[in-house]
Amino acid sequence: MPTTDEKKLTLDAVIVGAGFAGLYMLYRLRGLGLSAGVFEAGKGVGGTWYWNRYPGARCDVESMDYSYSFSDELQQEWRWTERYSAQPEILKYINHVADRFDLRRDITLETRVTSAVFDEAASRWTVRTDRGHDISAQFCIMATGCLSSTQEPKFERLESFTGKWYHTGRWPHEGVDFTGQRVGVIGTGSSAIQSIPIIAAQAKRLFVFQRTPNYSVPAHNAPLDPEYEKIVKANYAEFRRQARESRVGFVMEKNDASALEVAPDVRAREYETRWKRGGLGFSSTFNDILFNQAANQTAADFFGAKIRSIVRDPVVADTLTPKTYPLGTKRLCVDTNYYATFNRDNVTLVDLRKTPIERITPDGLRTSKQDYQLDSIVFAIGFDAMTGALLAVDIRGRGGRTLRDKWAEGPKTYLGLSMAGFPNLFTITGPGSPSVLSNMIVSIEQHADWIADCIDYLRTNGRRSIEAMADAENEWVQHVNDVGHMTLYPQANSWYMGANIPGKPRIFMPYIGGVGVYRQRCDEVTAKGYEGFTLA
Ligand code: N01
Repeated sequence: MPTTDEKKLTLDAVIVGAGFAGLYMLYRLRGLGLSAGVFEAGKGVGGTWYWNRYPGARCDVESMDYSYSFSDELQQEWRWTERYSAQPEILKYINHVADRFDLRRDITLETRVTSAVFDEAASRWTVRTDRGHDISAQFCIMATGCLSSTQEPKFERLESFTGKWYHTGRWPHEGVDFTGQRVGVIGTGSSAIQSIPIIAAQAKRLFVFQRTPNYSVPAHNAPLDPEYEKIVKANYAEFRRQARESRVGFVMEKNDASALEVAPDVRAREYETRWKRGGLGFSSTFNDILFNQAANQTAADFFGAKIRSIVRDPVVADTLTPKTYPLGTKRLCVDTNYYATFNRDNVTLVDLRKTPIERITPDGLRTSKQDYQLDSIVFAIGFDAMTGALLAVDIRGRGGRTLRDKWAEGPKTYLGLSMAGFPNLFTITGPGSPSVLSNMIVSIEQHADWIADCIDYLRTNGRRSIEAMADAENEWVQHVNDVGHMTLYPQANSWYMGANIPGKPRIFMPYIGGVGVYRQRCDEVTAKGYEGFTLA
């Protein structure tokens, strides 16, 4: 891509976003000899790891899994320091990748893509940015991330607050020192659960405003065991193969037993073993936890007992115990000292179910019961997940139809990769693919590879465009929905269901059929000459 300030560009492909997905997509397209340009709103590469710098931000997929597999030299040479990597280390890794593969020269930073409009006559996309770029591209690839569009805090009188407020998903780069402060954290999802213990250790007082408690498993984070690293590196190809064929994009110890068929003491032992091991594998302790309410209840009961054993005040312990949705149907959280933090004298849990927030005040906030004096407020209220970042761009396909209109009743895609009416537009880890239910890097690499192979196929076969057929799309949407409804997931008011954003259609958005099964399906589609797509 030209490195001048030129704004009118003609490219083979525009890639929107310079996170893990955008970088690898660029690498692949370059390898095919295409001209491709990445446009990124942030001042640096890294996507989610660029923005989410809140205290304690850490990946809860293990480091040896959560990394690119496409370059053996890279995966052999890079050394992770911890079992679970912290945000600064992951960001350093992404920057290393950008440099190592000389990607920066095709990345335009601090530039937000505002619209992408399909020109039917030319069969090309016109992509515009907030810095005046006007780009004509044959392909438009959305690498915008599933959790990148933050949910804006819409609390009454927020503008009257005289202290400082922050969103975990847009944390200041210089960091925040809460020493001596009275801090309020609103929300108790993954971001809050990671940051609360650290803020509590720093602040004078911490008030945690909880609407819905979450299930959180200890991380048992530690320096990466050099023996484990050696074993994985000696067998990385096989390790990666197993991850690609697994259900969630990394190998979790499976147990084919039902929670209801084993004796109570065996069940308790299994849960205890998983708890001690820590991490996301807890929800696969038994094969029916995510499918059967009674089985799920046994896991929830174990959890309740754990919380009561850690948190000294029984009322606080009870408030922290989830009761309104099955375990695992909201994203399981992974923590370091989360529950124990509520034993600290300077930490108070406020149950918003009993005393909702009425409004923000100049010096804090007011619930239906009382005023809280706060110097800072941390909004850990999450994201407009999966669709938010895509709909933030004014995307118009055939006949000028907007994506917003097409998705008015919920996202509709074929394989989470493409959409009828939007030729040559691809979504990396789009709704309808395993995405957020998987190790994102495994899913990103699979999608970028599929897209690159598809573009290569089009070019070598003299085709100009590919477009999902409406029937294939409808069938896929139905399938995604059917499989989702075989599980307990739809019972929760989760961001998977779009339930965290007022007015968002209630649809289970990711594909839960499993990473390996899904990959097979995509490969079959390719093998059958892009079954379900029209090539022109
Ligand atoms: O956001 P969330 P997050 N008033 O949506 C509450 C990934 N992630 O940023 O449940 C009061 O989970 C809301 O309450 P409720 C991971 O996939 C990964 O924490 O809607 N409260 C909830 O408690 C994760 O799932 C990692 O009742 C309000 C919280 O805010 C996803 O990102 C780390 C409210 C939002 O929780 C999102 O996590 C961090 C309101 N008006 C994140 N609105 C790792 O890999 C919302 N809430 C470690």
